[in-house]
Amino acid sequence: MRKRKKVLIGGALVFALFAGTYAQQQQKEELPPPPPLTKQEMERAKEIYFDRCAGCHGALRKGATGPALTPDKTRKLGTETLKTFITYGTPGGMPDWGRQGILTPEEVDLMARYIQHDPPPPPELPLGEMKKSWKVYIPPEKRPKKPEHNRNWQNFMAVILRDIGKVAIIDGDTKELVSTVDTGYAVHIARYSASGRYLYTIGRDGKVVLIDLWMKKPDKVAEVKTCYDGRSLDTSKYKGPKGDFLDKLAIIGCYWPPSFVIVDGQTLEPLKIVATSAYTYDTNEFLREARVASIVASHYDPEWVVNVKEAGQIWLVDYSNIHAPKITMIDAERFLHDGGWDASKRYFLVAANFRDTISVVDTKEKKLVKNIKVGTRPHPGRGANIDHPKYGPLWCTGHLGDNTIRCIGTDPVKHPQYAWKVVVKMEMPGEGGGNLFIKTHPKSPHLWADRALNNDPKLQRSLFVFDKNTFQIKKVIEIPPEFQGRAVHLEYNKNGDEVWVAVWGKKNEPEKQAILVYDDKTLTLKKAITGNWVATPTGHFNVYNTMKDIY
Ligand code: DHE
Repeated sequence: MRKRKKVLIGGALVFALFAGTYAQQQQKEELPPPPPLTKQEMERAKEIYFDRCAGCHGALRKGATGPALTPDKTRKLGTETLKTFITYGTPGGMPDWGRQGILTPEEVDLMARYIQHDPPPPPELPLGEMKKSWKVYIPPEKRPKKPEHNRNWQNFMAVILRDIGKVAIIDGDTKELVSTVDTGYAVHIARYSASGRYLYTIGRDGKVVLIDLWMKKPDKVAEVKTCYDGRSLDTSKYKGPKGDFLDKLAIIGCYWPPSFVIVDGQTLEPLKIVATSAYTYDTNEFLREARVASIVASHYDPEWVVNVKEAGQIWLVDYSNIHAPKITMIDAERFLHDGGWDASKRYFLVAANFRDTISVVDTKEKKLVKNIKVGTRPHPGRGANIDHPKYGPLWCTGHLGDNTIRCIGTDPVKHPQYAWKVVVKMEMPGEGGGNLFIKTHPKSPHLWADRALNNDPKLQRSLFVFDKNTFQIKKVIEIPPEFQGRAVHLEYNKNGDEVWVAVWGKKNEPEKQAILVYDDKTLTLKKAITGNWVATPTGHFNVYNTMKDIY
């Protein structure tokens, strides 16, 4: 009897498996074949996909900030529907590549056909290969022992000139251009060493450049390519009983290959690669493409906070012995993206943007504090910290998918009733979201927000200034009409009395672009920094505020 049952169960299992495979087969067969692509078209489409699509949809197209684009989905939609998405975008935040003129109608058609094919497997990048790209232009011993200029370099501003592959260094006091440095393709972010002397940039193609701000004319002193696709980096900022790591190491977060890479902070020599392919925290599914999103450096421990996007895990990486790295893997929420410290710099708050959540991690106790539901697709940048008379310390985020800014209480000791809850919701006028960045400064009474990804051209060019005490809008500023482009990314100067904004326009129209400097007291334009070098400015990073994590 027993034996028979076993056989029956076994038979049922075989049948079920067979039926499952058969159903999958059937489904596969029901899908139309992918539209034809020539070899040349395939190569071109791969480039465009990497450039415009991989960041949100993933190299393997399994989705993250954007939905999955695997052939089982795309072939059902078909070329014409896909073309409409690529041309006009979606209210959920997909850019209107066709309408903006970034992709031509032929390229839109090409991409609609390409994404119906299986994604080609992207290559690996072992340490030996990485080292081939490693160059030290000026070794540490030949660099200046003290600044070779009399400028207030801690108030320099590094401005990314995205599509011309450069970073401009501007003197924040005089607003003069100090230097433009060839950093390579589409720099995404810039960060500084703990002393502020060294500026690091990471390009979308994973190239890292090290710039010495003490040189008479700041220039690159080393470079290396650690990924094919990357977005994040930070430096070692810990000095304390467990060692002195100031200016010693840097970490680079890669989208592809999914990994982080530890490099020497003075030369960029690649030292250690750690793969971040992982099991998702909730379903325990293996993901080859679990990518590194934001990274921050703790000031209190020799530790980096590394956000593994698709796995939904926050890794605390102890760098005191990089050849036996201790990693605390904290389950948080999926699709981690950008985030920043609370004012005490004990708690790190990061957006799990596709889950409408902010995950809070306690870097002292090394545990998740809470997953907090916020608005639709939070996008904090590094967020903005407010010290409010009633609520105490707050950390705020804007959203890609709605017009709100929401603030979370971050003081469980003196303000426990507000801690780890959304206690403030501010609203920006106008339909839709599209906020990319918000910013404030401890000395400022204001919080500023952009709306760079909104579909309305007027809102794309508007800045929203809130009173930090009343949470009411104080002023909506439209950027001057002579400048063409979106107003994107906000940064204070060292004193906290100026706000810098980029007008992000077209590569070939530098005369229509600028970096605008607003007076934070009068909320009026103080200076428009222009010149034939101002092409596609995006992020801009003040030395002092960035090295000290002031936002
Ligand atoms: Fe960013 C930060 C990823 C699109 C400008 N961007 C970040 C960070 C990540 C990220 C993970 C956090 C880095 C950190 O703190 O260590 N960005 C992505 C994407 O995956 C996405 C959605 C699509 C892509 O393909 O890149 C994307 N980002 C953009 C843009 O379109 C922007 C506006 C212009 C560009 O360069 O493409 C842009 N991202 C920025 C900037 C920051 C940033 C300026 C740094 C903000 C800060 O104040 O720290």
